[in-house]
Amino acid sequence: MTGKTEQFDTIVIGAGFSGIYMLYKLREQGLKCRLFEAGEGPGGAWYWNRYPGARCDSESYFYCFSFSPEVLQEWTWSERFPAQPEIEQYLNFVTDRLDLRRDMTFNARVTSAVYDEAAKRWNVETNAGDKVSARYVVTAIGGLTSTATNLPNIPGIEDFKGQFLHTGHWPKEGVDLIGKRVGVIGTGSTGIQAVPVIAETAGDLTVFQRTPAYIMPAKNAPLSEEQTAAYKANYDAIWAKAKAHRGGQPYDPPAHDFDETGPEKARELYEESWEEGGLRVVQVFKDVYTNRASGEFVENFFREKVRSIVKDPEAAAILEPKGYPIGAKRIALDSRYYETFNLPHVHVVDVKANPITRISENGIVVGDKEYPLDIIVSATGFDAVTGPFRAMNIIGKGGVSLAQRLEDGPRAYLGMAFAHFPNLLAISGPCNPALSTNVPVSIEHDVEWIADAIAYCEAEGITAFEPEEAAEDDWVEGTQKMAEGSLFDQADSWQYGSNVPGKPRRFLLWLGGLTEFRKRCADVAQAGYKGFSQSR
Ligand code: N01
Repeated sequence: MTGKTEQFDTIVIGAGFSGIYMLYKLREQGLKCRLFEAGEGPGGAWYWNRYPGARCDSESYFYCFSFSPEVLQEWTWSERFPAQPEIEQYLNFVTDRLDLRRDMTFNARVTSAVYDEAAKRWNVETNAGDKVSARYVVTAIGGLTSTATNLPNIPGIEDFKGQFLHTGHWPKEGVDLIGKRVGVIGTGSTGIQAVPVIAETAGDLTVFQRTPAYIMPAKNAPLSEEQTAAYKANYDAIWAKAKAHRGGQPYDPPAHDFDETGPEKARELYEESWEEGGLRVVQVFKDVYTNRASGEFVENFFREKVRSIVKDPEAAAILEPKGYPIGAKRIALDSRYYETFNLPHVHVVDVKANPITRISENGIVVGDKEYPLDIIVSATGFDAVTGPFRAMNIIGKGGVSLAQRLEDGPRAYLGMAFAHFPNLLAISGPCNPALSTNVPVSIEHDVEWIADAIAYCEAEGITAFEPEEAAEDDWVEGTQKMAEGSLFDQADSWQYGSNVPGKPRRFLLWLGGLTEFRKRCADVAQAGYKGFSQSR
């Protein structure tokens, strides 16, 4: 394509869950589309996050597309919580099953999208030399992406003579860890998944922990033929339930009230739920996040579990979750995380009590002690939600830069559209609930809403469709109001942008729940796309 400007109706950026479905929907609507993807194949976050132990925290039977009955019946998950290679295979399967590959360009990272006001078209360029033009651009770039990995601001990283890796950009050819002295910085969802698997081959493993997470056992297991058959037979009911749930999960709401239940029965219920595993462990009581007595009970239950698993009391004391209420940071799932610290070659260092001073040629220095290492794994997360947009040069009407608009915090109307950027739509953009939910269900909502909005513009002859500044302001203010006084307000987290030095403390996600979000987006559409300026 190099050298000439090919014309499209829509450019889709990214081939993860969102880009795959968006391309399918728009092509079904008869639009000429091209999708650009930086990776060598489909997968998105599941292409880049191929670190050891990468696995989904949602159960496979509902961490998938619901829109295609054929795909639901033809694809079979092997495990309760699918590992990265299987999710990548699934996304390749869907791509081929829907014959999408012919409209996808891989190894092409979009570097800029510039709006031509006179022509009412977007000019898009990639690092592979593509130059194309389209009437619409849809970003399907996710909020936790390879373009926005967050490196720790520790002096001396460039001095390290060994291998320095970020989990979100793990080499496709793999990394030889056998017998190596490995250091892992970061104990969020990613570090917790990586540590047990790295420990299987590393000669020595040191985990540098700043904040201990609340962690529940995944109790992952292969899915039996009977389980698979039951899911496949019940998908209509499963999706109806998931779509009616504020988190997009096909779960019943928690039934118990802590004060009415009492501590003895509460322990029994938590023990049962601990054995069952999965993210539901914490959802036994409906008031766990609102009644401090209920929250403290489960926090203590978790700490007891750590002490009962980790044999070294000093290590257990470091690993016990503390310092913030449960739910104020994302809860993680583990497979043998705590057990790993019983291995003689695995150690944990509390870098909250004694911060990392610097990285030296040979390893990590804490106070005046140097930990010699061959490999440092940075499991330090992402410049979430706004970072991926800021990494691209997106220029709207009047030369307005999206990166600059997002400098002071997240902005978008309905978490999907930006004032001053006509016909630019974002799946799971800033101020969107997706990353606080079961993501594929949120993504399907956004894709369908965007596809309908584009169909509306096409039918009505609308050539420039963008939010009014006031509508965007209201949405942004509403997003911040919901977070104020919420549990998230009581800790530092990526959701608040506080993991990235200098990033303003503004909440990045819309916390009103998926059901309410669906309703608000539907109301906007039904009112003739209220809050959008529409010119012909
Ligand atoms: O990143 P994080 P993540 N010195 O930001 C620590 C999704 N996900 O990649 O808490 C020392 O949560 C930091 O410490 P602290 C999921 O949405 C999904 O783990 O800031 N430590 C923290 O421990 C998740 O929430 C799945 O004190 C430093 C860690 O690094 C999101 O991705 C699987 C440091 C970063 O934790 C991000 O998770 C995995 C420093 N200078 C991830 N800087 C699924 O199941 C940072 N840290 C789908």
